[in-house]
Amino acid sequence: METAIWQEYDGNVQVIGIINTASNNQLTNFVEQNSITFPILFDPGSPGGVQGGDTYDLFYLPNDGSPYPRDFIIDQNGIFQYANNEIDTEWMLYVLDGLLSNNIVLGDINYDGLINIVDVIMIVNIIIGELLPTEYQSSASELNGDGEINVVDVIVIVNLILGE
Ligand SMILES: [Ca+2]
Ligand SMILES: [Ca+2]
Repeated sequence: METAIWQEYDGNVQVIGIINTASNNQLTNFVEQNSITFPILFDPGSPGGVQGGDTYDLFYLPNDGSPYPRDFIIDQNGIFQYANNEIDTEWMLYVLDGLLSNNIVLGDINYDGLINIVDVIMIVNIIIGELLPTEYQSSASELNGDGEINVVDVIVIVNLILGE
């Protein structure tokens, strides 16, 4: 996080750490051991242990473990583009590069670097109104350039997957 993102993107990406321990020693040790220079904020609602806090509660997903540690990427419009409770720097860099270059990969609706069945399901969900697409998802779903997202785009994406 420090070297691969904060230092590498040098002001183009804001990195913020959120921590829910009230122990200054623990925080100082962590910052020193990892040579962290990006800001670290304290989760204000935390009772001081390693559980709870306003942010913690907001991003707690039942049956998905603790929200700490978890990495999020929020785009220029304030929309979450990435959430992961495992560190995957390669994937984070891919998402960040895409956001910074406004790079639209036609057919890669969930922007994971692959065009596959997951993208087909997403585009079908957009068509039937189950998924309200983000700006990126709309652009990536409009494969044949006729201004509409419909079954024709599903056929195009399936053909892409089949390599036809
Ligand atoms: Ca995809
Ligand atoms: Ca279309």
